Amino acid sequence: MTAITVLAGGIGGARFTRGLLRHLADTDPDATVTVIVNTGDDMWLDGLRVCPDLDTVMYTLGGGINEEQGWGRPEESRRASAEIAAYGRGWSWFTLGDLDLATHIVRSDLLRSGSTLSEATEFLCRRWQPGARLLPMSDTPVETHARLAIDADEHRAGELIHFEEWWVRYRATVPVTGFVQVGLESAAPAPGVVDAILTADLVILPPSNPVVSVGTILAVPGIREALRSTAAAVVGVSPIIAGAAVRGMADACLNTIGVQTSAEAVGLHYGSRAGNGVLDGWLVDETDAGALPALAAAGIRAVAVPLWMRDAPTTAALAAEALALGALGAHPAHRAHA
Ligand code: FO1
Repeated sequence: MTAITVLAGGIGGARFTRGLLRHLADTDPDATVTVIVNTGDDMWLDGLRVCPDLDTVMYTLGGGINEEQGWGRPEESRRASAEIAAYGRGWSWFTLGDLDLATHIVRSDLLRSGSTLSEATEFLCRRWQPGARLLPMSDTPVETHARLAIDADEHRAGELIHFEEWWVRYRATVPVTGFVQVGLESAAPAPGVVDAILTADLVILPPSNPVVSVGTILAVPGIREALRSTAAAVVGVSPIIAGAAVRGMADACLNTIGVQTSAEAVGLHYGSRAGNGVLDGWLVDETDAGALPALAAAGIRAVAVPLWMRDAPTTAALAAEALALGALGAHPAHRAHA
């Protein structure tokens, strides 16, 4: 039976995984999918634990996502958050809709009752039935913060602000000098995470933000090592097409860490498992076929395919390409260690 493990952030990773599940339903219905989800965007807000990427994956796979937004629930209202703002509390620029609040309330209730984030996630998924197992990358908090390069409103240059404030309040337009994963040094992979990577037949890095989503997951002690040692092929999907981020402001994140915004640069940033990287294969868009020689020279098996996830069929077709590339197996040099 095919076991596939996906390391995902928010919108791009969720949509790719939805396409993967649709493709597998037709071609390999006994396959199982585990999604290891970034928790670096999580925060305590209004006394509630908010987990943007876990919720985006859960809602997207469970049929409860606001499709246009890519996050949150459809037909939302903001009565509770308006009342919170009336008290002068909370983040007025970060919308917690009334329906979405119920998820944060139930999760916070479970956490306060002693559940781990993994257990709370499993509980929430009983309602949404995502069709995949969702694992937080870690059960201990690892929150991505951005270090401001200049003053911004009440913040001084040099100060760390939560990633979501940089991302949503400032739309990643305020220059930052780097990202800090607060809590990383004491974090461990959540139960089942390393095993899901080591026992997979295929590991996929979907087109999530390579810095603050996939990068954060890879930074959790033990996860990069698991990727480098698994017998499974590791295949990534470029989040950059023709020099532009497919969604979000991934280019602002890449600029911050000094990586060019190109399919080639991101593939080389992840690196080949024949070297000290994590990839065996890398899918780039047909417009980026010029990157194939450099990627091959770096030991990465790269293929140029249509990468735009326009709708269900194109997303399922992209998932099929990732499976096909994965079927070529782990990098020959790597197999020697296996
Ligand atoms: N993104 C926004 O651009 N504006 C928001 O007000 C906002 C609120 C929000 C609430 C809950 C949640 O789960 C996600 C939310 N997001 C919002 C999206 C979030 O910033 C991104 O999904 C991820 O953090 C980046 O992948």
